[in-house]
This record gives sequence, structure tokens and C-alpha cells, in this order.
Amino acid sequence: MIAQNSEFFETEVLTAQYNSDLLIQQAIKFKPNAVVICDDSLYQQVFDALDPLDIKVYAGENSLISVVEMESIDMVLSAVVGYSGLRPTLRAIEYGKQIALANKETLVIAGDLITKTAREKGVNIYPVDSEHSAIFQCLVGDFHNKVEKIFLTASGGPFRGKLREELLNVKAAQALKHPNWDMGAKITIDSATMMNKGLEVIEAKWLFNLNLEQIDVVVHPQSIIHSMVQFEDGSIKAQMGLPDMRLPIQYALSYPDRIKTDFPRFNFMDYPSLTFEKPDLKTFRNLALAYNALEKGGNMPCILNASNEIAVDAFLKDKIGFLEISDVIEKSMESVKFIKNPILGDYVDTDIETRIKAKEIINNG
Ligand code: MN3
Repeated sequence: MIAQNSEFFETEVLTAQYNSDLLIQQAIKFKPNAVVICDDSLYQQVFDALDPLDIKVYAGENSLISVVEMESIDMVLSAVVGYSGLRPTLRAIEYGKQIALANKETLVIAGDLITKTAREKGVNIYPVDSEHSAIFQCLVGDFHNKVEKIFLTASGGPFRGKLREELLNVKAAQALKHPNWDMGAKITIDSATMMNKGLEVIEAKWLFNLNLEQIDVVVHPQSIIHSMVQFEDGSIKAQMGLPDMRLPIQYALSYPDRIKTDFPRFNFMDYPSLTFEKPDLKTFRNLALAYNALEKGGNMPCILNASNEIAVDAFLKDKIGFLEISDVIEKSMESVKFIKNPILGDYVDTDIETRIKAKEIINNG
């Protein structure tokens, strides 16, 4: 996307977790000032490839936290997966950088701290998550009007309509097949369990300053309506189109402008019916657990997130079954110490404590 719009964007820093080949390839193309490879062991390979091009190379998670301080950066696209996104995103906000946020876990874990710091620093957080981008697009022109409620749409994932007993023996490979979106392993499993929607409910609470009662989830298997806002006069605005992550990413970077694209256009005749269902909270307990965590507040969403990361990892390694993911999260939420008004250090401790607890729960079956 940046490739097609070099007149609008200039890349200062590119980062990658392990994918050093892609990082090198993109760095050669976009000529950033610096790159960060989070996995230290890949430093030499990246350095050898990019040093002749006068591109600075840093390694390690801590470099990720310090590069966001660079003065030449206006905006940070935070797309690290999971808990690791929290500290670099918070640091970028502290340094007054505008944020395009793809890492929903950051707001799930520490939404109060992140939004409070952003307000203090005059930083805007632009959603990249497609549902939240949709809500944001619906709000443009209506920021002064009160939101009655929002509807987050959910595809329902690959197991929509299944009963609990049918999911007992599901393996990672089956859960990794998502009907509409092509995503990484963690988020694809989160979609299959509907934890992804649960995390998005919490994300929406913080992005749009809503109460729990104002956030509804609607299953919409075609993924054409990306989410909706209902105003106090009863009017509902929806944002729709073919599912394509490039659009919300671009909008977060180009807002308030829209940039012309050649992405495939939606054809109504290909979708003669758009359908809607109530989510099945009995089968997909993770969504109910996320609502519970949001209601409880404090460090509970942090516990939810950390135990989910451990449980998903264990499921991907065939150590636990699909339905047990919810058991691990529920037990973790019951046993890790609850903190009503956490500060940053409490989130860090809660994350560590929860991971240990969740692993114990898994190992003790
Ligand atoms: Mn989403």
C-alpha cells in the first residue's frame, strides 16, 4: 500500500519479529532510516544485507521500544501480536506519536492507561482493526452526536453453527481455516473461539469510550458489513465492502482523506442476501468470558488476554483440546490476584503471573 502511495508516506522505521527475509526485502524497497529485527539471533543476517545501503539495524524487543522515540517519526503503525505490543505502543504515545493501532491486545490489557496517556499527550489512536475502522468511519461527520450503541460484526469463524460436542476433537489445522480473512495463527484461532470478538468488544470500549451495554456482537457470516453505529434517533450507519485489510490500514494512515485504490469492488449481485445471527455464547464461551472480564474491569482483561495467549499456544501444539481453551482462561481468571486500579507495573506482573498460572492449569490437566 505504501508502495502505491509514495507521495503520501515516507517510511522511517520498519520492524519484524522473525521474518528477516521480508524485512530485508521491504527495507530495500522503502529505504527506511532504520529497521528493527526483534529476534537477536537474526541481527547479523539483516546487518550484512542492509549496512551497505546505509540503513541502521537494531535488534531485540527493547530496540522496538526505543526506536519509536525517534524525532523523525510522526505516526507509528503498531502491529506487533499480543502482549508484546503494549510497551512500544505506550512509549510511542508518551513521545507524542500518532498511533495506527492494529495490536488490539494493547487496549485490552491496559485500555485505561493507554487512553489516559493518549489524552494527556494529545495523541489520536486510529483503529486498524476492520470492525473498529468501520465504527470510526461511521462516526466521521457525527463525532458531536451521542452513540446509542454499536454493533460489532463477527464472521462466526470456521465453527459457526457447531455444537460443543462437535468441537471436542477439533485439531489446530481445522481451526486455522478461516472462511473470509487471511490472518496469522494466533488471531485465526481467536476467531475460531470467538475470543477475537471478545477482545474487540474490550478494544471498542476504550477506543470509543462506551459502556458494556452499548456494545453488541452480531454474527454476519458474509463479512460484508464491517460494523455499525446506532445513534440516539434510531438511525444506524454501516460501513461495508469486500473484506480486505488493506483498506482499514490505509484509512488509518490517510484519515481524514480517502486515497483512490484499485482494490476489488463489491458487487451486490454476488451477495443477494446478507444474514445476521445471535452469537452462541454457550458454545463459544470465550466471548462470554471477555464480557465478564470487561464488567469486572481492573486487571481482569489483562488476565483474560495472557491466559488466552498461553491457551492458544497450547492448543496449536496439541497439548489441550479446543474447548479446553475456555477452561484454562476461566480458571486463570478465578485464581490470579485481582487488582481494581492497576498501574503499569501491575499489568506487567499480572501478565507474568497469569502465564505461569495458565501453564500450571494446562500441565495439571
Ligand atoms: Mn477485527
